[in-house]
Amino acid sequence: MADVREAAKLLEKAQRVVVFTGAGISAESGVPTFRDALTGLWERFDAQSLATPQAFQDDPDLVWGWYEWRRHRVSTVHPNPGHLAVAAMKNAVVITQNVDDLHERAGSADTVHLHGSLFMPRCSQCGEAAALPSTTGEPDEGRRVWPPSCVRCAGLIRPGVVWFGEALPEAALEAAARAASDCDVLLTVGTSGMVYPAAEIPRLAARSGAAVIQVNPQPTPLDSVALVNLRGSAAQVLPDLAA
Ligand code: BV8
Ligand code: ZN
Repeated sequence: MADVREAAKLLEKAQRVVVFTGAGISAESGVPTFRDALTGLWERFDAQSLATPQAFQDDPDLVWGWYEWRRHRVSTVHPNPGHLAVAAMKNAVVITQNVDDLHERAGSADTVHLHGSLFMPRCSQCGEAAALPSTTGEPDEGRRVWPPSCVRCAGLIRPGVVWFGEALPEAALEAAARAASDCDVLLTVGTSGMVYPAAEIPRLAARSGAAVIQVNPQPTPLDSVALVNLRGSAAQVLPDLAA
């Protein structure tokens, strides 16, 4: 495929590479993308309404149960060839919107998490970091699980993710914006490019003169930003790019 060769050449020549990922890169590991993660009891919800501080306040056991189910699912799957190819890319900064730990488990130790992580719960009142509950088997899809209480203030423990309406961690956003403005190539993989301000990152790279390469089986609003659009899945396409 000429486009894959063109993309591989751009990556080969690049001094500074940013890899920007969304839920699609974890799909072939068996982690449902954000919208597909609403099955069972949560099926009747819209992700945008469940991943909010309001939903947690109104229904802590429904929301905590959803995140515990997702965290358990992530801990039972493995990084796929897409994650491994990203970890093998030299001079690459990995910036992800995902809350799973598959990039780290593939070898991308310094991954920047714009939307937090399933593995860093904290107190919803005093912010104190909390220990991960020991998973007692996969919570049934849709079981309500009451969140643990903070050892310090007895507040409810919440997932360490960024919900809709919440600010992204400043340090992560700054690091991402700096890397995007300085890079020669930004490779965007498996994101619909619709959630802001994260979706600004590939656009910032393009404005700063970087070549943007997109890997996604579907068209996305980033099609017009990308110099090269590779219509395929992460696990299929990425190993050819890193070769
Ligand atoms: C904020 C963590 C303000 C939780 C997530 C303009 C500017 C700023 C904000 C806004 C704005 N306009 C609107 C907003 C508000 C909102 C927003 O962007 N709304 C959207 C819906 C329009 N943004 C926010 O609320 C953000 N906060 O702005 O705060 C503020 C400022 C100061 C002080 C106070 C407040 C916070 C947004 C973060 C929300 N949290 N995740 C959790 O995971 O539970 S976002 C969540 O949804 C995911 O992280 C992901 O990034 C996003 C989308 O989910 P998916 O669609 O599943 O994933 P993705 O988009 O990556 O799509 C999957 C893609 O993969 C598809 O394209 C598919 O084709 C592809 N694919 C599938 N299989 C494969 C594949 N690709 C490759 N290979 C495959 N095999
Ligand atoms: Zn507390």
